[in-house]
Amino acid sequence: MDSLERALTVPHSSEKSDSSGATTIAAIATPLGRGGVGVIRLSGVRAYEMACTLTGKSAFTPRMASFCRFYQADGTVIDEGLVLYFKGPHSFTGEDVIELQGHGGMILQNQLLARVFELGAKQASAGEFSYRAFDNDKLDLVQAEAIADAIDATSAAAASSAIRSLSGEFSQKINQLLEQLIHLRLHVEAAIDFPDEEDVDFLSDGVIQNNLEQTQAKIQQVLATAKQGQLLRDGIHVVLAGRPNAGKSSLLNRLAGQERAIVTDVAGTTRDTLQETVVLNGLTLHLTDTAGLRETEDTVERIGIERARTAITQADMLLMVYDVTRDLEEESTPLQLAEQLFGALPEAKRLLIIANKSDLLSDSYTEKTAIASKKQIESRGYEQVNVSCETGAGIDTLIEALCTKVGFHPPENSLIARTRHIDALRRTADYLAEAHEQLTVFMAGELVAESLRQAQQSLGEITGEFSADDLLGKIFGSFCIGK
Ligand SMILES: Nc1nc2c(ncn2[C@@H]2O[C@H](COP(=O)(O)OP(=O)(O)OP(=O)(O)O)[C@@H](O)[C@H]2O)c(=O)[nH]1
Ligand SMILES: [Mg+2]
Repeated sequence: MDSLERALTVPHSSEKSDSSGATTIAAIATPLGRGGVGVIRLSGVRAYEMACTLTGKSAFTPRMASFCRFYQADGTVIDEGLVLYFKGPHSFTGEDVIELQGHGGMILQNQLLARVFELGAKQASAGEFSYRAFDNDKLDLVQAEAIADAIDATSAAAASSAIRSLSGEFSQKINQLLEQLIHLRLHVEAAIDFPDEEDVDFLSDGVIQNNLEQTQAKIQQVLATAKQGQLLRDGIHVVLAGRPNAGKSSLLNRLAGQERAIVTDVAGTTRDTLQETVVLNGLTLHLTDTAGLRETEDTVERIGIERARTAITQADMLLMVYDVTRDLEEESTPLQLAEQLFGALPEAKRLLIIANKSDLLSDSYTEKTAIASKKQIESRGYEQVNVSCETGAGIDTLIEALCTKVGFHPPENSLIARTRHIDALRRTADYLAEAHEQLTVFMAGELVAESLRQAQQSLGEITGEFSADDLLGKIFGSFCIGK
């Protein structure tokens, strides 16, 4: 990096604090409960010394397992097991790390942890090990988040893309873009500093514009990957809504593959909202079954309907379920029904219409109504799927339609991403668009430079190159203890 390049690198918001052992932290890293093995992890300058005192040994070899007894201060044995020593900086946190592998019972683990505290270790807070790793440049922010995402993954695809992000694939894409941006800024700064050198106007010779457009295209590519990654990580909130008896609870049970909700032929069976998370075609769906929408004097049902309305406003996707044999008597088309039920017609990208109980119609009738209402719906950009929750017909088509509607492709080589990343990428894209306008319309070099600087800053937030401390607190605070 030459000096100009260095000068163009966005500075850190604050100098990273020195975590090199002011405190030695400890936590139980395995889930509490009965288990063959339970692991307590220590990190910090005193971790090694504590392990020596705890076991009565005078030395440990890095990366070698040593069988030991763990002793109380009075010499009684708490447990026996393995000690693993990772000498800093060649450890997860970059500090000296000790892992105590004892037996996995609650009492034993808590006794061992209490003994480690007695020796001077402090309880690690949520995410503190990962924070220290980040602070010591062992991980960037995307990788640290990927650890939490891998642990919390609700599908195999989400877990494997989190592991890919952890290995640095996503960070690499961001870093390549950052490098491209720095080069672009170099060109622009040079064009401002040396205008009309040898009668060449750098700003208008097309090179900068070309590079800028290439960077913009790359950002769009990364944004598309990140959107898939975010869908993988977070899934979508799907609300099943409609008139009583339409088959909403039956549909929830079909999608969940089990009798989760009560189904009866009594209209108004579902009172409270009911949630169930399922993974279908790799996409995590957080399903909410709701009370059928109707006017009612029943107090309990009315509260249920209010809850249904709240869920409806919060849904990423609404599945309006209607009974093809009955629900189009008052309102003649599904879209009119939707308008009636929801007060206004939801946007097409948020609504999928489910025509249920198709098994009750004769074939010719089903075909006729299906074709007629499908045409009418599609002409307005909406979509209807015909299903039977009774027989399971059309359910696969419904799942495919849902995935298509939210733009989810069955994942291949996808990388996990968060809303935070998408937000930063979008802001970066906006600043680049501004830079493009300043360049091509106004030829305003200084303003191009400023927009590029802001673009770089937004992009740098993703890997933590530039992040406010409160953001870091939020990210690491959501981790589990011991990570
Ligand atoms: N023949 C047929 N019956 C169905 C189908 N889907 C649901 N039913 C029946 O319709 C009735 C109502 O189903 P539910 O799933 O309880 O309907 P709901 O929309 O949850 O009703 P509420 O909870 O009252 O709002 C039950 O008797 C179901 O067995 C279907 O595809 N075909
Ligand atoms: Mg129900």
